Order: sequence, then C-alpha cells, then structure tokens
Amino acid sequence: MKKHAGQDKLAWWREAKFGLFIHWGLYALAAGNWKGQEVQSVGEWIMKRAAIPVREYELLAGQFNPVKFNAKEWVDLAVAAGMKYIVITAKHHDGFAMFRSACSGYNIVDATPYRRDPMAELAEACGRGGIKLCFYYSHFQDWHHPDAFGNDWDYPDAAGKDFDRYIREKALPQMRELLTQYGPIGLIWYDTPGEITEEQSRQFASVIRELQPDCLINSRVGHGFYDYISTGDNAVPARVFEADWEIPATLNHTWGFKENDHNWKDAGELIRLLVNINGKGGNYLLNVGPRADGTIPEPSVRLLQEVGRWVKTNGEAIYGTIAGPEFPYELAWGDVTHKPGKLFLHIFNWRAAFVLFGLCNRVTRAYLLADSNTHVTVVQHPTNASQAMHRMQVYLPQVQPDPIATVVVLEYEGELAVDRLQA
Ligand code: FHN
Repeated sequence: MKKHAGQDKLAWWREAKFGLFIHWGLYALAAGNWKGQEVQSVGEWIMKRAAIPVREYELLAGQFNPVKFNAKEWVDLAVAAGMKYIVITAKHHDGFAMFRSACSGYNIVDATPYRRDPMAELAEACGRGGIKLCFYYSHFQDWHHPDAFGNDWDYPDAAGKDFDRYIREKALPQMRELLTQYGPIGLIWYDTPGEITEEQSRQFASVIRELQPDCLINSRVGHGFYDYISTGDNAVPARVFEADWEIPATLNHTWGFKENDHNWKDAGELIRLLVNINGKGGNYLLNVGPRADGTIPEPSVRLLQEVGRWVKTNGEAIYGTIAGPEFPYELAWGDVTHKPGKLFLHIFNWRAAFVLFGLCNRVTRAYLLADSNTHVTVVQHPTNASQAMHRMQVYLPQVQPDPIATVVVLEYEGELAVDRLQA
C-alpha cells in the first residue's frame, strides 16, 4: 500500500520511461573471482557468496583506483541510449560507500588510492547532460557493519545486533550526506528491506521527505512509504499494470561487473522489452556494471548505443506513454504503446498486412513514425453478427523500414476504447 499522496513530483519520472542503473563498487575488482576460483553468483554478491571476511574484503579498497572513470562519458552513454535518469549504487550490500562520507571511513575518498568522489563528478556531468541523478542505497543489508543484516560469517550473533544503532550511526547519516552533498536527487532506490520494521522504513522515508521533498522513493524502502513500485529483478508483469512502476533489469546476468558473464541480450530483445514494459505502463531501468578501472564493458556500450539509435527515431512512442491498452488476444505482429490521441503499433514481425481486432475508435491518420510521409492504409469495420470485435485491416509498405521494430502511428478520435472478449 502506497503511503504518500504527492503526484506532481512524479511527472518527470512518468515522462522518462527509460533509465540507466549502475552497479559499481569494490566487487568490480574481484570481477566474479576469488582466490582464483569463479564464484557462482552475481558479481556484487561475491563477498557473501564466498563468505569473505570483512578484514580481507576491505583490502580491495587499497587497490581500487578507477583512473579511467570519466563521469561525462557515462552520462553521454545514458544520453545516447535515450535514457533520462541514472541510478547508481552509492552503497551496495558490501557496505562500501562510493561517495565522500564523514560518518564512515569505509568510503572511496578515504579508503582508496583514488581519493576522489565519483558521485560529485557524476552530479556535475548529469546536470550538464540533462540527466537526473539518483542513488541506490542498501539500507537493510550492510555486510561491513556488525549491527546490520546480511553478514553471518563475521558477525554470527544475530541476537546481539542492534540494528537501530547501525541506522543511527551509519545509514541515516549517510542518507543525509547523499541528500545534501550532490544537489537535487531524482530518487532514492532502497533495496532488500528484509525484516525491516515499519518504524525503520518510516525513518528511511522521512529523511528524504525532510531534506529533499521532491525526491522519489521506490517501494523497496518497505512498508509502503513509496512513490512508485519496483517489480522483481527482470520480472516483467504479464499484463498491463495501472500503477507507477519500474523494472530493474540486466543486460547480461550480473549487476556488478563479472568478467566471465557473457550472456548478453541482443539489441532487438532490449528494444522489444522497452516497448513491452512501456506498453504495460512501466519504466525500464537497465543496468551496466562498470569495471574497477572505471570503464563500462564494450558489449554494454555497444548495446546501449544500438538501443539509443532506435529510441532516437522512435522516442515519441516511448517517452510519456501511458499504460495500455490491453488487447484481449496475442498480437502476433508486435506490441503497442499509447498516449492520448495516438496509438503506436510496434511491428516486430513484418508482414504485408494484418488485422488489428478490437480498436473501437475512428482512426483519422496512419503513418510511419520514422517517416510521417509514408502513409499506412487502414480499413476499419465495425462489429457485426459474425464478428464480435471491431476489425481494422492494416496494409504495411512493401519494404520493412527497420529490421527490429517499425512504428506505425494511428491517430484516433475520442477516448481510447478496446473491445473485451465476451462469453
Ligand atoms: O541483492 C540485490 C542485487 O544485488 C541487485 O542490486 C538487485 C537490483 O535490483 N537488487 C537486489 C536483489 O533484488
């Protein structure tokens, strides 16, 4: 249940539809391997999966020196991909702060040879690039802090933990730092609330409401103190979902860099996912895991650039689209997105002609989004004794303009209406 009424502050996020998730931390140095062995887990979980003692894991900080990190290049990549916001791991479950922190020396400025604050550089580059900067903060799990959750190999005495002390001495002070050191923050992305109490979730929400009332909060804060819902990782809702929601998703399997994870999706799959997620009403938060030297792996860069080329041409069918409509049958040719007055048919499986069942509105104009001079012929038929649904024949051009997805725009009159199936 959502316990916040503010709506207007969601406007930028509803318009955005596509964001860049960045998982970056000490785990990138391990790159999925520990003591010469690959660890079977996502890269950022290596400390827990290999039960690496805090004192050993901490040594990574002494070697973490991302000299090739260039905030502008990261922001430029997000812009090239057509993304409108960046959510970066300020602190993941390993407890290491990737920002300047006065309340814990376990941070990138004080504990690494790098000595710079990449979040400050990103804030500056995001401001210049027109991208909203947002922070991920692991509020419940912190494997470095004896009183937080998650580390049962260094700190096995669960009963002796004082989680409120961790909140008081580390988590809330760090949240204050994140909310005061980098200018306006678009949203805070909390994660894995676990057994957090309602009062504790309230505190994590309140610090944001107090310091940056316009900053959004995702649902993983726990106990309903959110502005929008995060779905499960890579879990696309099966149907149109009329809520403010976002899906965190990967390009390969891992979130944090893992050198042996080559399970890349291809650009076509990513574009189809973007369209499908937007059509169901969601935002797509797509992840990259930079290396420890500050570079983003080439396959990630290439994929985001390819997606961006498509978005650049077809952005009108992405940004600001709203949930639905839901057609009551499978669309063999592709998928739909929608804004009032315009229905966008994304043709993934090209064909000379097909029938769109169910659209009740009169279509006044039909054309290709990539080229509004290319007229698309549509012939509409109302329901009759043998056809329980409206039918519209759509005749596509001979040559398929885009091998991945060609968008047909249908401008229609009135309130969008689609026939339902009837028994
Ligand atoms: O445990 C994390 C995981 O490492 C990653 O950060 C994802 C991203 O949504 N969130 C948690 C698992 O759901």
